[in-house]
Amino acid sequence: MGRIKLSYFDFDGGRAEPIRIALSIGGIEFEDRRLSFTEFSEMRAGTPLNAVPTVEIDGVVYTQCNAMTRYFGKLAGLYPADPWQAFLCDEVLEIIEDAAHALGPTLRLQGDELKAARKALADGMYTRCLRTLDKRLEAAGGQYFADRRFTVADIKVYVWIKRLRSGGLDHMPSDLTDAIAPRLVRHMERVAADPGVVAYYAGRS
Ligand SMILES: N[C@@H](CCC(=O)N[C@@H](CS)C(=O)NCC(=O)O)C(=O)O
Repeated sequence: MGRIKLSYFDFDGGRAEPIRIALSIGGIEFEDRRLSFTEFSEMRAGTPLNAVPTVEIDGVVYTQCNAMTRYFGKLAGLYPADPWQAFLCDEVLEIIEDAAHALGPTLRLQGDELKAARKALADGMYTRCLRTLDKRLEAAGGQYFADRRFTVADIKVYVWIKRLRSGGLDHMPSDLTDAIAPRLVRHMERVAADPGVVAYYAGRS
């Protein structure tokens, strides 16, 4: 494969973070282009769907974070070959995408509107997502979401739970996961200790 350039906002989270981690674990060389909000607004209209992440491969710019997560996950050996296990992995990836999609409109709100929207999310959809993920993890044996091994599903959940618990999302209770799905907190801690994940963050500092 030729040159890979991944473009996304300059923080260790969000839609590009699982892709960055998978690329790093796979030992796949890539340019990690981290955008300021000003840089994004300058390049936004030039992206295929006015959104990031984008990945440029051999001069062509592609979109859709889960397509990237799956593709680079396959190259890195972090995606199941078995169709059923792949389905279990995919369901998890798409649950988190639904959660990210629902958060989007709240990022533009302020004050009481923001508070009400975040409370509705926490009490409604996010609670449902956490309960479903918790059930899936239990059914899969409690350690990993698919294939009884570390896959991109584990990375995707890890990145989301880390953000939910960070306190960085105003009016989103940072203890929501701990209260509803403590199994996911233990899972997050296990993923954080994975040697590939540790090496990725060590390389970032
Ligand atoms: N379906 C797309 C969604 C991409 C998306 O909405 N990205 C957000 C950032 S996480 C974005 O670029 N928003 C910019 C905007 O709405 O102006 C994907 O999976 O990559």
